[in-house]
Amino acid sequence: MASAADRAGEGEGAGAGGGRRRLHFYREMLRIRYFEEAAIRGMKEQLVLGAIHPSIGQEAVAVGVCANLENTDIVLSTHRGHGHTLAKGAQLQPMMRELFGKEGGYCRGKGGSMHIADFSVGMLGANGVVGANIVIATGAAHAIRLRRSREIVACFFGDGATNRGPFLEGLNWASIHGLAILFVCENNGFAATTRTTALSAGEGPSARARSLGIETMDVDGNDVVEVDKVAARAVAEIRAGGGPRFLHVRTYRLTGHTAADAAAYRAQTEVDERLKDEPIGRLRAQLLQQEGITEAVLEEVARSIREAVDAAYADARDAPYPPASAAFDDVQDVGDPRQEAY
Ligand SMILES: Cc1ncc(C[n+]2csc(CCOP(=O)(O)OP(=O)(O)O)c2C)c(N)n1
Ligand SMILES: [Mg+2]
Repeated sequence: MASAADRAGEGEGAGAGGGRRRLHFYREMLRIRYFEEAAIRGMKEQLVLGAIHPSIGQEAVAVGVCANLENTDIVLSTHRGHGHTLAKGAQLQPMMRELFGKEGGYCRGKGGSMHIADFSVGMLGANGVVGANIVIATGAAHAIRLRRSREIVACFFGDGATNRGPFLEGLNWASIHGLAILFVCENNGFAATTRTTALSAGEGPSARARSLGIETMDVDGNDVVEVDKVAARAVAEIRAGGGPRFLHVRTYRLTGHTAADAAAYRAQTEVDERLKDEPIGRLRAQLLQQEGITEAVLEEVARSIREAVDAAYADARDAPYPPASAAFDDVQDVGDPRQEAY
């Protein structure tokens, strides 16, 4: 299958922001936006029963980073993982079925939003345990080192996760061993319902990474072209054997923490202000003004993605639940765990 990098059009030059590459970014970000809007609709219609953490407003981070990854490169994600998973190349239909708890979902409908994985595109998993993916990603990068292969790992996590122990453990290990891993700290300003600045001592995520000997880069995460450019540089340095890099990406979560959170802890005026800066609108303006792409072309792109998402929604709604007899399949590895433990 074509990698995210191939689909982004390597001919344009990674990070170059050519017209074709920008149009691809537009398509990819809309695909994530419409998928998540559909997921929220599914929750309101009581078809999606688990928690949904939308990444609406943060799409440029997933798309700009994954555009620089090969299919065989590895991604580890968070509880807010739909965007990362789709940007790495996962398909709408099994994603939607998973959210609906249906047969044919990526985890046969048993995982839901926070446990989606698709090994065929290098997506090792979302993760509901904040920060836990950082040590798993570091382990994956160490495995790559031991196998002497060429893949790299990209690990997305939030600003809140930098206050957890696995952040220190993972970054320290990656730095000591010079592992091929891109840490992507997606700073949306909040950890659940609390402003992260109220929870975090010191000078922020990048200062912590630098204290562990890791080179950091800071980027406006609502500008997909900038994210692409900076990620391209970081990925090239990692592939050249430079060891881990740390991307600090500033963005904003436009929805509540979950789809059920009305976000009463912040003023609507703040959200309205940040809406002016949201990544899809920004790229749309660039495409119209700088690339000479017409409204009609953008409308057609939006229409076709909406159609694909609506089709995935209808498919998931109508698909069967897995049979009760499958309840214990895939829950635990085969064998006797007590025997294996001793
Ligand atoms: C170990 C652990 N502690 C607490 C929680 C509850 N929780 C879920 S998301 C979240 C906030 C995470 O903030 P951040 O890492 O910034 O990610 P964001 O939600 O902003 O994407 C918390 C505290 C959890 N899931 N896991
Ligand atoms: Mg956050």
